[in-house]
Amino acid sequence: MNKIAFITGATSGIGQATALKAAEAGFDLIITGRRKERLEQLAKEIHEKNADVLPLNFDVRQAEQVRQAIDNLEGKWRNIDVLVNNAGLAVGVSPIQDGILDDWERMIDTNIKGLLYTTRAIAPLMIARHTGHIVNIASIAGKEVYPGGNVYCATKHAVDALSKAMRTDMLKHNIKVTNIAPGMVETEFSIVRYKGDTEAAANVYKGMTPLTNEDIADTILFAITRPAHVCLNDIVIMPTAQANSRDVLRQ
Ligand code: NDP
Ligand code: 8X3
Repeated sequence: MNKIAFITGATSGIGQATALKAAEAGFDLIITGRRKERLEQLAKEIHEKNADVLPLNFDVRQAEQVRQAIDNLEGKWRNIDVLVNNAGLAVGVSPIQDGILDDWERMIDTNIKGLLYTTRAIAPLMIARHTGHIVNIASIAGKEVYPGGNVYCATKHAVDALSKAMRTDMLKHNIKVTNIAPGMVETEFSIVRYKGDTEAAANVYKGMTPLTNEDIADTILFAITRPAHVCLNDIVIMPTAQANSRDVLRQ
């Protein structure tokens, strides 16, 4: 029987690449996101890789939608082996004194509360089976801060703290928790951050080679395929051209 991985934010970027690589590695997939057509297209691609797939269309910010989607899982789909808490976003780059409240709410509600709602619904299913692995996609922004990063950095620092908290709370239930903290990855992330300004988004990666969604997917796949007694607790993965949040070599 294939293991089952549940991936939030599978309609784009890191989540999408992880779903495809996990299907190739023999996982069955529960894929989630708000954009239904993209979910359906990805489900088709996963089927073509001979993996079983269940698309679930919900917004991680809506606690009731998350709870219902997971409570309504039937049969084998309740046996989730791996949860990848990946759905997330940055919105805006304003300094704190000019911050836009709606941007702040979107980041806090998605990156912290959405991750909590999903984990709250799935962890009991893992505990009942005394096995499981939760992978939280944090960020270098969860280790450092940078100008204009303020609330996004705060949400990712929260993810970093929650990874440690989950690891200690679920120790006795044999559940692994892996925190993954990438630097710059070229996905739709910067387009979302700059609210559709594709030129501003492209400038983020100008003159340097960023990571790709596949680089992060490879890292996630490595983490979730270790032997039962091995847990990678915390992985920082950066482009070679990025030393930290502020120092980027552009040529
Ligand atoms: P993308 O914008 O390409 O993907 C983000 C995914 O999150 C999409 O599938 C989107 O799906 C989903 N998502 C966003 N909001 C919601 C919501 N309210 N409900 C459900 N799903 C949602 O960006 P990335 O792949 O780069 O981002 C994935 C994760 O990686 C994020 O947590 C991000 O913070 C983190 N990260 C990204 C880095 C980067 O440089 N790109 C670096 C470090 C960490 P949909 O819109 O269909 O709902
Ligand atoms: C995304 C990486 O450096 O834009 O989490 O914060 S960064």
